[in-house]
Amino acid sequence: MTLIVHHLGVSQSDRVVWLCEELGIDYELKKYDRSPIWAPPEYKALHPIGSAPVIEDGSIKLAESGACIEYILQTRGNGKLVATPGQKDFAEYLYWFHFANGTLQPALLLTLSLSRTGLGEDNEIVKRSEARRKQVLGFMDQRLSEVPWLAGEEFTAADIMNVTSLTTMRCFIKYDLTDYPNILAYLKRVAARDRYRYAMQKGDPDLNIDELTAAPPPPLQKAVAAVFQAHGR
Ligand SMILES: N[C@@H](CCC(=O)N[C@@H](CS)C(=O)NCC(=O)O)C(=O)O
Repeated sequence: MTLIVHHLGVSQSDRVVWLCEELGIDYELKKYDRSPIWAPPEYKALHPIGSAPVIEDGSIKLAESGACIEYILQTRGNGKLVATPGQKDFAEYLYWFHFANGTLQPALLLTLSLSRTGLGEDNEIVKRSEARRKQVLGFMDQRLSEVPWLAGEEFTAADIMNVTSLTTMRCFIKYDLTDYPNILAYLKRVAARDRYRYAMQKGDPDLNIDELTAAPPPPLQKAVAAVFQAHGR
């Protein structure tokens, strides 16, 4: 049964495309453009939750990136890109895998939401959100000063879960990485991976992964930039 990956351009579903490429498995990629910012109606129709990613495997249709990634790892991964009980990095692997959608992405989304409210830098909630984002990125930077990959010495699915928040999501959430040299060095290691480059070329060819720089704007997709400009954002 061929796995179908429904990929929404410039979205967290790049995690799934990247995983499939790292595993070297057969899959069919279906690409959708944003319309203009959100997922188009045909994407929304795929699953009641209406957000990317969505995968299909025969009669199974699954959303939520963490679930999609685990599903693919368990059904087609052959033990690759994971750490298992008894292995040295098991606990760190679990922690960083879940850190992506449990801690990092919520901290960034709060920054994004507050930036649209018009509340100033002096606002207490804005200050708290800023402090939280710095704490979360600082912690990640500290981790990456100790090990090359989030789970430890080996590249794993925990990296695939987290990277999109540091790359693709920066098209929407503008934050600076100057204070996080270890994250920047990590992104260079990521961008040097052939399978990552290939996946991004296939899924989001307009994203310039060679410009994963500290300062915003980050690798901004031209089409998305134009839409944001048109909406005065
Ligand atoms: N926690 C969910 C978040 C899914 C999500 O919000 N996806 C965004 C893309 S980054 C989306 O589909 N946005 C377009 C829309 O909601 O129309 C996951 O990891 O799958």
